[in-house]
Amino acid sequence: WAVGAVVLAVAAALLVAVGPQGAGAARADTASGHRWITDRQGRALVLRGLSTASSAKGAADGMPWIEEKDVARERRALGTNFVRFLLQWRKVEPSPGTYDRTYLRQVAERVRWYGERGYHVLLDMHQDLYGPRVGGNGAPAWATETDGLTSAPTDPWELGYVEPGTVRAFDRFWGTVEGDGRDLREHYVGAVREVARHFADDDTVIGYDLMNEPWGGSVQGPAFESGPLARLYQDAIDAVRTVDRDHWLFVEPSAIGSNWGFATGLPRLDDPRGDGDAARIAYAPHLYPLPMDLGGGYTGSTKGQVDRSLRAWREQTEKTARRLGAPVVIGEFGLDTGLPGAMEYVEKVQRMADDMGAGFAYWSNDPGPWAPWDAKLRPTKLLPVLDRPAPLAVAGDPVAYGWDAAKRTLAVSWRGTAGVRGGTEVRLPARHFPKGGRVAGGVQRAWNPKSRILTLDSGPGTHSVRITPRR
Ligand code: IDC
Repeated sequence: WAVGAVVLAVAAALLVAVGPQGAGAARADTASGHRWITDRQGRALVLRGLSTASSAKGAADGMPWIEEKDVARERRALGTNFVRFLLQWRKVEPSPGTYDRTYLRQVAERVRWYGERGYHVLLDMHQDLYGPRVGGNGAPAWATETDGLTSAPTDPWELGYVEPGTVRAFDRFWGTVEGDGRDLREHYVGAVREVARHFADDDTVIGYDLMNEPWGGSVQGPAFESGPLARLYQDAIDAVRTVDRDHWLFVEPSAIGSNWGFATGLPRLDDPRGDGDAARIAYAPHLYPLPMDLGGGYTGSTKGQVDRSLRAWREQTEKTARRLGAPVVIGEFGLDTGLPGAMEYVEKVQRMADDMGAGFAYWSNDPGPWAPWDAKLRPTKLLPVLDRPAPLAVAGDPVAYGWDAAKRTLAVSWRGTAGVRGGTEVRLPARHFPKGGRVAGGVQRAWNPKSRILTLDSGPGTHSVRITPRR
C-alpha cells in the first residue's frame, strides 16, 4: 500500500491521534459479548494456521503448490488446525455461466487432505489487482472490462491498484461507471453460490471468504463499503444461504486503510439463518501496518509506529466485530522473515490474537522468505515462532488464554456451557513440552504424544487451568 508520502503523512497523523491509550484500555476478557465459531461438538474453535497458497493465483489449474505430504508436514511441524485456501473466480467460472466441476473436485481433494488431519478450511475467493488481464489474479478475462485502458506492472505490486485498466475493471465490476449492461456482480455471486453448493455438506469447510481485499476502483471509503461492497456481500450471503444453511460467511473490509488500523464503513449484514446466535457472519480483516508495507522492519523508530498501528487495528477490529455481531479471524498477516525484528513482530501479533480471542491465518505457506520453510522446505526461523502452545478447541465460552514464554505456562480459562460435548483440547509442542504437560487447576483426560494434544475435563462452572512442562 505504498501510495506515497501524502498518505504516509496522513496515516502517521491519524495514528498519533488515536494515541497509545486508545486500544490499550481494551478488556483482557475475551468471552463477554464475543461470538465464537464452534465445532460439531459445540466447542469454541481457536483457529490458527496459514494461507494455502499464493502459488494458486498463477497456476494453470488453479491449484496451490502443496501435495498431500506437505499437508502432513504442516500439521506435524506447526500443529495448526486452520487453513485459508485460495480460490480463483477465473477457475470457478471459466466462461459466463459455466462452472468447472473438475476444478471444484480438485479443490475438494485438497480439502480432504486437510480434513483427515483435523484441519478446518476457509475457502477464500482470492483476487489481487482484479484479474490476470490487468496484471493481477482472480477474475476471468471475459469479466474484465477496461474500455481500452491498460495497466502496467508496478513495484511494489500494490501500486497496480491505481493503474487505469485495473481501476476501470473494478468500476465496471461494481457498476459505478456506465457499461454495456452485463452484470458482472451477478456472475460473481453465482460463482460463490456454486462453490457453496459444492461444499455445502463438507464438514472440513468452515466457511467462505467472500472476497479478498475488496477494492473500490474510483469509489473509495464509506461510499464504497456501505454501497457497492455491502450490496455484493448481502447478495452473496443470500445466494449462499439458498444452497448452504450452515457454513460461515467471512467478510473483509476494503483493505486500504483497514489493513493499517483505520476504521471501516462496513455495515451490519443480515444472515437469512436469523439474528443473534443464529447468524453466521465472521469478520476477517487483514493486518499489514503501513510502515511494514513500505519495507520497514520491526525495529528502531518504525517499531513504535507499528505498535501504535497494532493498537489502532485492534480497537477498530473489535468495534467492527461488535457492529457485525461477528467473531474475528485475522485473515492475513505476515512479512519477510529476513526483516529486522520480524520474529518479535510475529510473536506480538500472536499474543494480540490470543488476547482478542481471534483466529489467524499467517500469509503464507508458499516456501520462501515469508514462510516457516524455505524453497528447499527446510525450516526457517519462523517455524519455532509459529509452533506455539495454544488451545485448539475450548469446551465452553473462552474467558482468556495465552502462552507465557517466560513462565513456561499455558493458561486457559473458560466457562462450561450446556450442550457442549468433549473436553478442552490444547496443543503442547515438543519444543516447549518435551515430556508433556503438568496440569494445575484442572483434570487431564487424555494425552496424545503424537499429535501433542492434551484433553482437559470440562463441565459446568468456570475453569481456570495452567499447564507447565512435565519434568
Ligand atoms: C502477494 C504475494 C506476492 C504476489 C502478490 C500479488 O506474496 O508474491 O506477487 O501477492 O499477487 C495481500 C494480498 C496477498 C499478497 C500479500 C503479500 O491479499 O495476495 O500476496 N498481501 O503482499 N495484501 C497485503 C499483503
